[in-house]
Amino acid sequence: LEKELNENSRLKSQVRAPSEHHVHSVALDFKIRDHLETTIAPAANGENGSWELFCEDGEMKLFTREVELEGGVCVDPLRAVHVVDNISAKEICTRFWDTEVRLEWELTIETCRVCEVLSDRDVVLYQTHKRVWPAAQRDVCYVSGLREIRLEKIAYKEPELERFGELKNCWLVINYSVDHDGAKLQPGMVRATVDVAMICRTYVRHGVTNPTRKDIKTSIVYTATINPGGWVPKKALRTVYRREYPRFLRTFTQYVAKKEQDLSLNL
Ligand code: 16C
Repeated sequence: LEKELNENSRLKSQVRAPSEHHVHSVALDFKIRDHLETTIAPAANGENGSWELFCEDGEMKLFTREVELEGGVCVDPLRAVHVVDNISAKEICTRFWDTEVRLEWELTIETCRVCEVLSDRDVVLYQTHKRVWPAAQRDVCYVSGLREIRLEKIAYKEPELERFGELKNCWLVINYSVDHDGAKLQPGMVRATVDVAMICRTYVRHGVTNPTRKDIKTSIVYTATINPGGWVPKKALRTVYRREYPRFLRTFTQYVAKKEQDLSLNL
């Protein structure tokens, strides 16, 4: 028995903590749950009175609301919905999360650096954004997590897409601001904060068992709330957002479609 107990404790000491457990896991799980409960709820679909539809292009719709903190800092939330053919939730979210390809599609950033690898699906990133005159340049430091979400956790339906096909899977990326020792504020730079969610669901055409690209549709819900940090002229900020968010969603989805078109479907 003693030998067996010794062997057990030797084995136990070799068992490592799950790779996904780290200093931000609890907060990240909380954020994920929160976004799954609110961001994809039909009540949040942006079409009720308080949201303004400011850009519509085919299936892509972008909404915003004017929100100001005390002191006049503008933190207008952005909500975008889109449906794309031929590319999967996994393909979209993986490319959105992957820092190796960030500069290939992200047109607003100057630099992007990994501060810490927390697990095989969570990282802390630091990036600097292009300066927009007359505001000071902004940087941001955030946790970025990639997850596949079990379908039983998805409480909300998308009736139009369910007429096309069966919900196959759901992937998401959550980006939210944190402090990190490897991302100290540089002179002349102002720290912005972000809370971003990209939630994608793929549907496979009814009756198809071996889907190819033409048999899938993926819904995208993208939300972002940016606090620009210090002073920014509100009018200019709103003009930049209304230009940059549609440009991002268009450029990014076209980028993923182009990169994936000759690869086999990764559902
Ligand atoms: O979600 C997106 N990208 C992710 C990966 O990069 C990540 C990014 C979050 C954006 C953080 C932006 C923080 C800076 C805000 C500064 C605003 C100052 C503007 C002053 C105006 C007078 O989650 C896609 C992000 C889509 C782009 C959103 C709009 C951000 C505007 C950035 C300002 C630079 C514009 C440069 C124009 C060439």
